[in-house]
Amino acid sequence: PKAIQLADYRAPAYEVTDTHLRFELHDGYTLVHSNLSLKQNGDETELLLNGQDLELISIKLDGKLLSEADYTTAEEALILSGLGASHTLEMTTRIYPEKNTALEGLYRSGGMYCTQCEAEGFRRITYYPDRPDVMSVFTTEIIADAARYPVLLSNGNPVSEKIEDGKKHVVWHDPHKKPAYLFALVAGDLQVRDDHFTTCSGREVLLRIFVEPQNVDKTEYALDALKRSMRWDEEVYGREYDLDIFMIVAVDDFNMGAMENKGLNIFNSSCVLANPATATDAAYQRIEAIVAHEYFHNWSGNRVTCRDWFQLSLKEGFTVFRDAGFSADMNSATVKRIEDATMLRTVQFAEDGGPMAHPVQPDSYIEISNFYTVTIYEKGAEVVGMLHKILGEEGFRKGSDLYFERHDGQAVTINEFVQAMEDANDVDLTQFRLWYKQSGTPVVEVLTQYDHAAERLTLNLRQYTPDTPGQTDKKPLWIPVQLGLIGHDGEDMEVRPDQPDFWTEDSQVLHFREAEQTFSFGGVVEEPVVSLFRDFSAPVRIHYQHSQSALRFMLQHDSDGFNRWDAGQQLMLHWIELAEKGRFKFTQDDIDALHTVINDVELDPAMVAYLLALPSESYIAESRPQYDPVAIHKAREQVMAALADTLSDDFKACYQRLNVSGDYQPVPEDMARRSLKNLALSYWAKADAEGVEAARLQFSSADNMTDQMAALRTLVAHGNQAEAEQALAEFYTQWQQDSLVVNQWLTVQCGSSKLGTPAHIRQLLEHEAFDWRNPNKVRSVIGAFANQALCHFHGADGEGYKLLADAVTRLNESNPQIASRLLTPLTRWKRLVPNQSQMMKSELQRIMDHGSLSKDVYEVVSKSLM
Ligand code: B3K
Ligand code: ZN
Repeated sequence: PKAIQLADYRAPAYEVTDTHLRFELHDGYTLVHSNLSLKQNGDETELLLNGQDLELISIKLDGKLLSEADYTTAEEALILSGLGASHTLEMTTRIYPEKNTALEGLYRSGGMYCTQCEAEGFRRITYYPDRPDVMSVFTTEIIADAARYPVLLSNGNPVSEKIEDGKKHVVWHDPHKKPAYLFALVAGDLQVRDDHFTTCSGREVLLRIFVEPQNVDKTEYALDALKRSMRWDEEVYGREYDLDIFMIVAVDDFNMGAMENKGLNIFNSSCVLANPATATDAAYQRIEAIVAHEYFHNWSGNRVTCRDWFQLSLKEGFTVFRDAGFSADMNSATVKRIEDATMLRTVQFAEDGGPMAHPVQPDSYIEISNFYTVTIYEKGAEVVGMLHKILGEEGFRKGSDLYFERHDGQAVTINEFVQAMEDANDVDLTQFRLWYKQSGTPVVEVLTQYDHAAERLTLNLRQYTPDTPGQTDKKPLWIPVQLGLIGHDGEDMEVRPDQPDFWTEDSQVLHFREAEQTFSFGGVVEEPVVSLFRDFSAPVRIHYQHSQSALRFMLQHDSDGFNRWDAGQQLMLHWIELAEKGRFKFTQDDIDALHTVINDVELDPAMVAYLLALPSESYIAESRPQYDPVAIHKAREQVMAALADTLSDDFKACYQRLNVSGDYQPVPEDMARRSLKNLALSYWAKADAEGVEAARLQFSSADNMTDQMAALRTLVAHGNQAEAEQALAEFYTQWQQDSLVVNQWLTVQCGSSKLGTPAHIRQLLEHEAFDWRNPNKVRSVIGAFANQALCHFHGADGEGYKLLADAVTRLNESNPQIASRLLTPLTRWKRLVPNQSQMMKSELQRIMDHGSLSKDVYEVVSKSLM
């Protein structure tokens, strides 16, 4: 397979002004008729149509039937040459949705038809210039058996509907021109739940969620989240919705979370369906975030789209930034920041340190599906967030207004986004653009010096970005350092650098722009505790050695919630390191600090829960150049046991105080209470059989999934084997009819350091609840195992690696996207201790030797072995 290069970009030779599609859905196959109005762009006369796994039945140019001599076929393409200024092209293709296991293009999920076209799925439906800079007005007719497919949907507005000879015919028209990747079609026997939204200009929008009949009672929350998103986008970004109808469809077989097709979002059912009995608080929050994310794409993605796929972060980074702002406003902003930073440091930093490291704007790829990554999404969002820090709330809004106004209806580049920010604020962002071009995680080394006599603090900052595949000698970046100086009373002191040009007072941001820079601060009357990168103001690794006492002090006093939490994490990382060396013991000061936290009833309970939670094993691993997962697991367990024992009375009291009855509500205050309550339960059960008994009681009496699942998790982690097995069996009996709940049941076991052994995973792969065709099942079993049950995945005998490689090889045939995504843990082999490392590498080699690899898997494996 050949790599595609950003440098090779050329504008399309032809526009498609209008696209008419007619789908005839038959049992076993589907016929797709297309009618394209072509208009030449420049003087190029050759038109390339992409097509994959299509049977071409007929092709007509300006009404004249073409024969094979009239066009050339290349790999996955059909080329017409010698064309003129404008043409009409008509084609008929036959496709087989029933056989489509890749879940790209038109496929079947359960009893329904649905589509997934981003990035390059439309070419599996018909021949088309399948690239995002070709934007067209779509009209879509769907014809299907009226009894079995009463609901026929596509983008835009419904135009007409009739039934003839038992067949239903429906026509949809989307007045907004769009690239083919935003096309969608759904056919099925679905139930709908309706609602309404009145936009800021007073237009009525019909909101509809389509689901399989058994799920109608799980749609309320998504609708609520949708209405809140619509309002928020009007208020915070001035963006109004632009059609009279907005639809969401839930499907069970879906490669990722959801898809923002114009006016017809298609969702993985796990990211949209919820009721209190079956969905956890975490699921509610994910639904809120994803509904918002897809909705926000209507402007950042659909109205203004990407010129090519190298610009993917233009829509994804920006939209993640937007949905994070929404979630922060709906819930606790600090907690949201902690979650996002944790994700970035755990997963994105690992990607940056591995063979697939790439910039937010990559310059080459083999398979674009491999680039829907945490770097494009989450680091991309951080880069937008830094622009926000640098320009301030108002300046950022001016920039986004200009961006939307200037580029509405266009397919543009990341550079044009930055340009709008620049023009609206009259600032030069040349250096800032490097964030999009340079891969790798920058390291910032910090030295501080305090001169008591002169009342002066000096801050010396050095930055460098390590080499990554294909990139060396990186330049210094523009790094916003949000800074606080904390006095001994715990209050923030005034920060006044002697270099005012590098300081933004409003946001308390220091602009660090050289390889090395020294800042000084006068009038600092006592030696402060320096609180750096507050609010995680830049996605960098910080090398700064706070003393243990400074960390304890920050844990109790930092006015910045993020750094307060981070100080606690650093303390815990230190304890875990000591435990590994056999030298861990709590000091009285540690215990006092923890006491203050757990007994702080003023603080948001969700925040207390985060302050008391140990860093995950993968987070710990990521903080080291090389790691031994089994040693990490043991050390972490030891610290957890010590923490649980030391505070067991507090955890018990905390649990009892928060374990109040009352109707379940998916609202922030209640979720916060439940998160601390369930954390306390888990520590209590770790320390004490009485806690396990409380978990047992909560498990059987819970009236909501958050509490039931937390209790199950605790029984699995801290109960004895019989208790764990009994609870799991009861749970399965209770929920076996609900596939989404069964997925949670699978995850609890497969991700568990107690139960998630390769032997147990292999058993579950044979279980009636498992299905290789369903990506959610695959993620719940194999994904949970390889990403969470680290001590078993990295077990000494290499069985875990073998299991993963077997799964990848199997899925390579049926669903390359899922196969390639599943591979990620193996790509980290260079970071593991030698024994593990070698075994991982040989499994990668075994996949490679298997031959006939999809582009997806080939790209990841070959880059990993380089
Ligand atoms: N844009 C889609 C992702 C499509 C992934 C294709 N492999 C979902 C989202 O980011 O909103
Ligand atoms: Zn997105």
